[in-house]
Amino acid sequence: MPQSPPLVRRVLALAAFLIAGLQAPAWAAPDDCPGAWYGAGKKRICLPLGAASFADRVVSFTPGARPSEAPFDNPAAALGEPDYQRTSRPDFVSLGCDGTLVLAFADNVLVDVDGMDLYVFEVGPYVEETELAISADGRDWRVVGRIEGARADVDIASVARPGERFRFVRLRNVGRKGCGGRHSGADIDAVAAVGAELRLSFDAAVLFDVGQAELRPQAQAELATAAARLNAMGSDIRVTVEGHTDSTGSDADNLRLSEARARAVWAHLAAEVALPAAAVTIRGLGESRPVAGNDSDEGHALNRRVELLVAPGRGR
Ligand SMILES: [Ca+2]
Ligand SMILES: [Ca+2]
Repeated sequence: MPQSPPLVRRVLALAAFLIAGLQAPAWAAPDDCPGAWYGAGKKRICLPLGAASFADRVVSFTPGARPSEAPFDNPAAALGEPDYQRTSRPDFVSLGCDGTLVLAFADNVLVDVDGMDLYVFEVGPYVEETELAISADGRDWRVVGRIEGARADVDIASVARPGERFRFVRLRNVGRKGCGGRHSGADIDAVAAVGAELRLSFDAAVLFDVGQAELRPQAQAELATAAARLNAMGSDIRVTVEGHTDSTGSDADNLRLSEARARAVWAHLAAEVALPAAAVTIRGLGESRPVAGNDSDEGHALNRRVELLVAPGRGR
C-alpha cells in the first residue's frame, strides 16, 4: 500500500477527529467526559453540556476606578469557550479594580447540582479575588461567594431554592492584588455553568396563531430540530416544557393558554422523543416570567414563547 503524503494523512486525521467529536457529544460518554476543559492549575473541568455551557452575552460592564488598558478591557472576550493563549493577546478581559461584569446565558441556564455549579476560567496561576452573584431575572441578585487563589469554582446550593434556574452571572473584582496597569484586576477568559440545563426557546408567533394553542404547520421544522437535539442527548435526560405569554389579557386566560401551548409542543415532540412520563414536566406560567419589558411590541413578542429545558444525564 503506497504511503499517503503527510498533508493527506493530517487532513484524514483531522476529519476523523471531527467526526468522532460529532458522534460523541459531552453527554454521550459521561464516564469519559469528552466535554472537558482545563482550568486553573490544569484542573480538569467536566461540562455535561459541552460548548453550550459557556456565557453567551454581555449585559453590562463597568471597568471600575482603575480600569485596565485597551485592548484588555473588552468584556466580549469573556464569552464562549476558553481561548486564552498568552497574555499579549486580548482573549480575556481584565475587570479593573472594582470592575463589574454581568453576563447572560442564552442557550443554557445555571442550576444547582451536586458539588460545584459555576466555574470561572481565569488567566494566570493565581485566581484574583472576585465576588460572584447570580440572578434569574437580571434584577434580583444573590451573592454566591468569592473565588480566589487556587479556587475558581462555586457551589450555588446555599442560595438556590430547589428547581430554580439562573440566567445571569455577575463578577465583581474585589482584590487589591494586581490593581492598575495593563491587566488591572481579575483576568476572565470564560465563565461556564457546570450545573446546567439546555434551554431551547421558541417564538410563540412561529408555533401558534394569536390566542391559539394548536400548532401551525410552520412549527414542524422548528420542533424537528429540537427533537434531534434532545435525541442526541440520549435517553437519560429530564425535560421541562414551559409556556409563557405577554401581559396582555387576564392572568387566568394567560395561564390557560400558556399551559395548553406547552402541552401541544410536548404532544408533538413525544412522537419523536421517547421519554418516560416521569422524565417530563409540563407547565404554563402565563405572564409571570417575562424575559423582556412588557412596554413595547418587541418586548411582548419576546415574552410570548415556549421553552424547553433539558437536564443532561447525571450518571457520572
Ligand atoms: Ca451545587
Ligand atoms: Ca476568552
